Amino acid sequence: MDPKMLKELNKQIQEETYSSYIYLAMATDLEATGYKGLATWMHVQAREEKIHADIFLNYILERGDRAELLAIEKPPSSWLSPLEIFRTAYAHEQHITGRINHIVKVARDLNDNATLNMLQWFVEEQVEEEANASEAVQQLEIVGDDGRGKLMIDREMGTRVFAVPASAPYYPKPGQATGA
Ligand code: OFO
Repeated sequence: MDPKMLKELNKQIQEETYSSYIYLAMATDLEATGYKGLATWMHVQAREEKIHADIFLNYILERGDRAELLAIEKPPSSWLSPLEIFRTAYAHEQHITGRINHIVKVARDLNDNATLNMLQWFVEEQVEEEANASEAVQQLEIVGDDGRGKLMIDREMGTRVFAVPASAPYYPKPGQATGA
């Protein structure tokens, strides 16, 4: 593929891996502060992000190109509150949406229809990703300092279970699909 496109896709592996890493850091902080349910939710999110990174990697390989893995930055290790965590997650998802839109533009400019096709899944996925994070922010804002409300949200969000996305493009390659 065009080197410009390859560079963007390599960068996206890094972005998605960082997403997985920062959500793992959030899960760790939530666990340490007693929010076991929210931690579970974040662990599931971190696993989904790893899949996003794998999709970009698999796609590069499928096109016969060589992927380059870039350095991953250290994420923060603690936040002020669960609300702060989910606000950060929401802002992060908005950033990722911007990245996807940018890659779509590059693919359009290069008339790279195969990449455009693959990116469509991410365009749709980002709508859901932003909605999930934004809903959590709203719920945490509503309960504010109410301990019981926070416990209820923690229990409810802790029911999230990991599932390999059924319709993900170029996924899985042998060794990548892992069950709940
Ligand atoms: Fe959260 O969607 Fe990928 O990064």
